[in-house]
Amino acid sequence: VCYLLLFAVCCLLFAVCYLRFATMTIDTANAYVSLGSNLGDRAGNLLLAIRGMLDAGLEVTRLSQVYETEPVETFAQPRFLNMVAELQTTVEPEQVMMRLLRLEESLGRTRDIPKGPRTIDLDLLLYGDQIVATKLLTLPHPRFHLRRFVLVPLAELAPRFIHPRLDETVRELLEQLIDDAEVRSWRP
Ligand code: PH2
Ligand code: MG
Ligand code: MG
Repeated sequence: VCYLLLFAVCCLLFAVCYLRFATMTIDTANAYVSLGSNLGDRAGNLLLAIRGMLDAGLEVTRLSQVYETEPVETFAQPRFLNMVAELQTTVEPEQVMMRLLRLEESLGRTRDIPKGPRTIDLDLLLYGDQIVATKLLTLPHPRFHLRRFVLVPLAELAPRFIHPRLDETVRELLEQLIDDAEVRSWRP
């Protein structure tokens, strides 16, 4: 009876540990993608990008409003529509990036003129608290904390999200922001 009890207790312990581990490994990360378009049917391009992310198996969970924004860090060109999408995904960051690049291409994105007008730009801003620096991907996105057109929509979805490198919340970054380029709510 004693051995049986001991065996049962061991089984129970094993089961508890296994379940903990299993749920840990299927844990999803919250990731944030910035969407931007200033060429062609801007709103249509945003919509196709959201559909495309879903079709590519990236689970879009929430969307910010759409904003019309003044171009920054580039030459004179048409105004952008910008927004941010939240993903809840188990897909690894580099794989997410690959799917976003493929999607940009399928929506007619070309890279002939650096920082030129584009049908769609999909930038992976954050992936949980991961810090990554590879040829393909830098996480967090190296300049998003300096851009009003990113921080305003991001703060709608995740004001308390902590920037893993700067150790400040999105709301704090927005409060300290120097960029005063125009970002205003857009309606169709
Ligand atoms: N993207 C850039 C450079 N400048 N300005 C605005 N307003 N919106 C953008 O999406 C944007 C930009 C490079 O990707
Ligand atoms: Mg960009
Ligand atoms: Mg880009």
